[in-house]
Amino acid sequence: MITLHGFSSSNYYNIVKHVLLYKDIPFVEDTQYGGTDEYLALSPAGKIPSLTTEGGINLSESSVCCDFLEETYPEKPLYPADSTARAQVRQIMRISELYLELPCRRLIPFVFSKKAVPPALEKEVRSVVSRGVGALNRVGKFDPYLAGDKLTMADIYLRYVMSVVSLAKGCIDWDIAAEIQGLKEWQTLMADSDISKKVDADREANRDEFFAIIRARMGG
Ligand SMILES: N[C@@H](CCC(=O)N[C@@H](CS)C(=O)NCC(=O)O)C(=O)O
Repeated sequence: MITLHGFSSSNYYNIVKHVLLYKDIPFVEDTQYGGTDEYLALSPAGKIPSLTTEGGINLSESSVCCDFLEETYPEKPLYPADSTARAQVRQIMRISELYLELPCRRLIPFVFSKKAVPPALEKEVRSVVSRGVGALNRVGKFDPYLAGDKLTMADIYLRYVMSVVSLAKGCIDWDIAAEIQGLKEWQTLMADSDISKKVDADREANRDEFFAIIRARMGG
């Protein structure tokens, strides 16, 4: 059986978990917070999540894990059959990661430390995220899903990217979601599934343990 390594407060972990649940692939969860030499055997760059296949091979990088699951378990496809449409789905995923998730991730230390975000960093984050907002407004169909009338990998990807993007609201006073046309309605649609509810409940259940680990790593 597949093992998913990581923790339920991780947005990247939840992307892969959502895909496993959507495709009804049996899996077990192995709680790992990384930061140890042992974990590097599962994930060479030490990143969460990683996945051990039924054949015992360890894989990391969420989009790689998602593509592996799609190719190995093609039932309930999450990419369109047409290669151009498939590339468009991947384009949305890449835009979401590069121009929304990664810049907003830089705010996380300030969320935990409650320190003010340095103006130069805020400027940089705003500049990159503005690019992402513009891009999503151009390519996101929200009809009702991101790439049209079918749920795709891009929907699952962006749902959990937005959990990091939403940190900007409290941190640099910017409601990024409000600037993406149709996004809030889509978020409501995406939240209204048993899978999303399970992933969200597991994230809540992990919150205290995750915060305790972060506090310990930040030196109390
Ligand atoms: N590109 C990676 C990013 C994963 C990532 O940044 N995961 C975070 C947890 S949400 C992590 O491992 N942080 C610990 C670290 O960077 O050392 C992926 O897509 O899986």
